[in-house]
Amino acid sequence: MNEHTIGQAGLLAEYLWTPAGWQHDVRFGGAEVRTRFALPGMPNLHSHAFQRAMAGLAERRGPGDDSFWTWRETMYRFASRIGPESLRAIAAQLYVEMLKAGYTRVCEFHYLHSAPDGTAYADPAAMSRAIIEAAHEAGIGLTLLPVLYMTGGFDGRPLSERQRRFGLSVDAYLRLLESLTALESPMLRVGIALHSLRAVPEVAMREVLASPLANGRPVHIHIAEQIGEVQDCLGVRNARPVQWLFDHADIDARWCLVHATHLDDSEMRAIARSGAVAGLCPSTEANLGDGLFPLAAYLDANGTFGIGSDSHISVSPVEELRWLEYGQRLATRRRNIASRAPGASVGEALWDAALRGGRRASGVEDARADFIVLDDASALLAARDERSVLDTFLLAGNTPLVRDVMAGGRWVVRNFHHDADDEIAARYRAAVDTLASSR
Ligand code: NGQ
Ligand code: ZN
Repeated sequence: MNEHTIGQAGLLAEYLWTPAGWQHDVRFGGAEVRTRFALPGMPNLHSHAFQRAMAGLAERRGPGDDSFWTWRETMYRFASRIGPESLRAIAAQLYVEMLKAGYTRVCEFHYLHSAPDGTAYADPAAMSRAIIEAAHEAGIGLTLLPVLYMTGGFDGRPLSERQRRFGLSVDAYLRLLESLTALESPMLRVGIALHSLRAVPEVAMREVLASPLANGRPVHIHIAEQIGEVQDCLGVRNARPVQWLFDHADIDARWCLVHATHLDDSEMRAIARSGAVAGLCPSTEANLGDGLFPLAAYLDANGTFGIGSDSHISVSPVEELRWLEYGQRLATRRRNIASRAPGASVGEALWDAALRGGRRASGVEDARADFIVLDDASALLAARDERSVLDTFLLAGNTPLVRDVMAGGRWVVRNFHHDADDEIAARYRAAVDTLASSR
């Protein structure tokens, strides 16, 4: 029997999957939870929590051709109604949903900093605190990424009226960052985010990256999600976005390039070589019509990726990884893409890769107190052994198999339930009712 001491929570697992392979008869603490199959919890490397409350509300055809850009207008209108209290209620509900789906940490890419008219709240960190409180209440690990958002396009145009609340000067940004780093704990890590090349001028990017406050922290940026963005970047900066970024910043394993959908071969190789994480959000990328990431070539180049639920049109690592694999199968008319070696399991390859990338992007590489336990009683797992359980978990059926979840050494989901389920759901309903009536 392998003995581990992790927090105070207990687990007795016949099989624990780890990136190094299966361990047998593993026991932590007092064996409060017993199971056949357990695996490490998944980090969710990209989230805009407030968008959870508009999932399903942007699926009706508009007057012209709908696109990412028309969705964005709907999203901005929605964002303009969110305040600290509604943000906290929405994020708490979302984070409980994440835990139940198997995510044990979330990277929150947070840019709703100020009041809707752009003036700072009395406490400039009021919205950040709402997120921190929600994560604490849910019991999920949080990597908070305050976002720098300064311009409305590559040409440096000012923020539109609806974007005003996202905007901060570099000084105000660094002050916010400093105030948040003072709150760090094992459950709260703080990183840096540049919204996108279109929202951050080159000088501002340099100033933030050069600040001692940025030292050793993860750096996230949205990049090359849409063809229009690639074209604007070529037009104004005479380079493709990923190319431009590599030419103007030292991209290394601290970086998470969110989406990185539209890459030429040399950009794809540059990301793979750098150790940066490609932050893939397959369900959102499908929902927004972004495009498909070149997964097979990237894995063959030894690239690192993780997964995020981004707009939260869906909140499940199973669905993200399934879409990731199936998008590739549909586009290439081949099977078993994510596992690159003969005999290797697709499910294990996907979980392993997304776990390593997710940990790197969240700045928490050692997450030995984050586990999920699969439901032994599910018919889906009948006659499954350790050779087939991850493939079954990720690719078969449509019934959630995550029964218990340990985050930060605490059982936060037991038998599909969270202690604060009812209270958090009631506050969420009240918040979205208010938002709907204030339209
Ligand atoms: C976001 N979403 O930050 O939520 C963006 C849209 C923007 C995606 N890129 C906002 N999927 O581009 O300003
Ligand atoms: Zn995003």
